[in-house]
Amino acid sequence: MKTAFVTGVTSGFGKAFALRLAKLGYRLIVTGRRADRLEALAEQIVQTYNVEIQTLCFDVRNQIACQKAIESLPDKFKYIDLLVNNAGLAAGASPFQESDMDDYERMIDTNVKGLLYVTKLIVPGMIARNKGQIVNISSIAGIEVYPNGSAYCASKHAVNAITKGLRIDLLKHNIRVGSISPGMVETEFSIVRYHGDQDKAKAVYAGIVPLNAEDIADALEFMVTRPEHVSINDIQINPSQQANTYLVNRI
Ligand code: NDP
Ligand code: 8X3
Repeated sequence: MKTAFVTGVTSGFGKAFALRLAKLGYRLIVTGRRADRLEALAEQIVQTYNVEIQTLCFDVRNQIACQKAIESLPDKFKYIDLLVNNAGLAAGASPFQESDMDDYERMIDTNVKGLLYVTKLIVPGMIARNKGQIVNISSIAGIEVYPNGSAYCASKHAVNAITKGLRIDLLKHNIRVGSISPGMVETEFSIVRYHGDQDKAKAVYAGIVPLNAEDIADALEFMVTRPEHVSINDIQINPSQQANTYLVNRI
């Protein structure tokens, strides 16, 4: 049985990833900051799929908390075959000159530094076993830069650089490294981005059929079910009504 470690499962893609990987038979380690949601998801997964699951409640921005959480894993959860770095967010959407530095710090600390902290702790075990797979959740924002998105786009460009760097450095250790780069997906993402403003969040998806978390779980399933000799480097996936980060056909 393979073991997967998925960050940010209390909502959105992460929750869909955890459910999908459980369906595929993975033993799971699932993380997030909202303990009540973590425990509810773990219970749902055990009841539905009868796989072993371990919850870890911590903030990926806190390096010591990452270390303590991962070191606390019971032995049978220590051999991680698949790491999905999903926890992340956008905070704010305004021109650089009007943006809030706290928002910038939240995005860089979560999307970039948090991903580095978690990966740094899990990669040594993969190297020791000479096998593993890492999937980083990037974004179309890692490929294009759009108005009012400089720091979020920077954070996802950084995720892409880290993904490529890991692929190079871990090549000789038989570890596959790839990413998923979605466009617009309706989750709690825009509610978080607009600091809880539901109307602004809804307006993001007005007149389009956005992707949903299941669509992104389909992409993850494709990546993790390829044979060992196949490495999917990136899947870029958009709603049919989205051409790029700023051209959307709203009907
Ligand atoms: P959600 O807001 O629905 O989920 C985000 C998840 O990340 C939550 O489980 C949250 O858990 C977790 N998280 C956020 N900050 C932290 C933190 N500091 N420590 C630990 N966990 C954290 O958004 P999505 O599912 O849409 O986003 C998932 C990933 O997908 C992100 O990296 C995002 O940038 C990316 N993405 C999203 C797109 C979209 O349009 N929705 C498109 C492209 C990429 P908790 O709050 O409990 O800690
Ligand atoms: C989230 C999607 O379009 O805001 O990464 O970059 S977008």
